[in-house]
Amino acid sequence: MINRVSMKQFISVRDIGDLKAAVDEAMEMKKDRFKYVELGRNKTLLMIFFNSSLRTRLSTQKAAYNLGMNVIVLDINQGAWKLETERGVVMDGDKPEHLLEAIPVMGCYCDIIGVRSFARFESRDYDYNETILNQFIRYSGKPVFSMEAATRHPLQSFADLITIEEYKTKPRPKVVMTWAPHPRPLPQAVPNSFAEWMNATDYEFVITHPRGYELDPRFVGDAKVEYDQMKAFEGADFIYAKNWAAYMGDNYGQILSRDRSWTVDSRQMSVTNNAYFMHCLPVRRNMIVADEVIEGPRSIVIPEAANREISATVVLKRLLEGLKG
Ligand code: AN0
Ligand code: CP
Repeated sequence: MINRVSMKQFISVRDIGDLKAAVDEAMEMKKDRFKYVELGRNKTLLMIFFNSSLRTRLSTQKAAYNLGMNVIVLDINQGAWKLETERGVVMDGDKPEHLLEAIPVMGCYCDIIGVRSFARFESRDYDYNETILNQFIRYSGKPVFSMEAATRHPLQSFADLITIEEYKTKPRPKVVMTWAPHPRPLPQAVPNSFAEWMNATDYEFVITHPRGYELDPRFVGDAKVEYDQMKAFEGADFIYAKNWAAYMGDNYGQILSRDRSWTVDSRQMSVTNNAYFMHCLPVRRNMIVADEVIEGPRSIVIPEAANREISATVVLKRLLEGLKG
């Protein structure tokens, strides 16, 4: 018997509660994703995008339809008024509206709000305080969930966990998260979040990256950090590749290495335990991963993306259940 959990928000692993119960619920959902189609009747999901998306947009919208919800999607940068986000600014520039009016207005038209707002890399404090997401939580009056915020991407991490649970062949697989090169600086949200979720399991979890790419210790937790990528890969059951820009010190948001020897190819994969290859996508081929690996029989990037619908359906279901309480 599954102990059902309702939620008031979903911004980190803490909000999901017991991971085993969440995975069990996901597996049950996968068998019949329309089981709760009555739950969301006449409820409206508002999805707010400050940044681009393919998977999150489609899978979350699909999840809402699975639950019978209505959906409104707003791209802040396409059609909405440009928003000022700082308080105290004399608004004589190009931004006609302030987030502090826009958020409560958005809250008037929906029951649940999803927000995508990436790190801006202008200030580490601004990003790591989750300034935008917290304003939605504080001023919308509605349950808020993250569709990737400045420091975390929990819908992705939940889908990653479901995927590992489906493919693992031993109770405690060795999961290795590796940095890989990328031409543009990317946020730490995906690796932070993946680390946070992996640390909440009993898996063997190893992080490998060049020196200087250390993540926030609050996310690294007790994970093993190994600077030698080949050594980290030895005996791995899952390889999780991702680029991120530097977190530490004055290098915040900077690219410190473009070393393509870190690109995951068959050389690294050969020392693993025939590992599955994972990436949240979008992925730049032959920067992050070689064609032969992402196209190979051990690549599970597509089932991983498919599980985004399942993680979003479970999360929205729990948020809908939370509306009642
Ligand atoms: C984003 C990131 O790295 O956070 C989204 C990943 C889901 N990726 C890019 O901007 C390419
Ligand atoms: N993985 C993921 O969140 O993809 P999108 O940026 O396309 O939503």
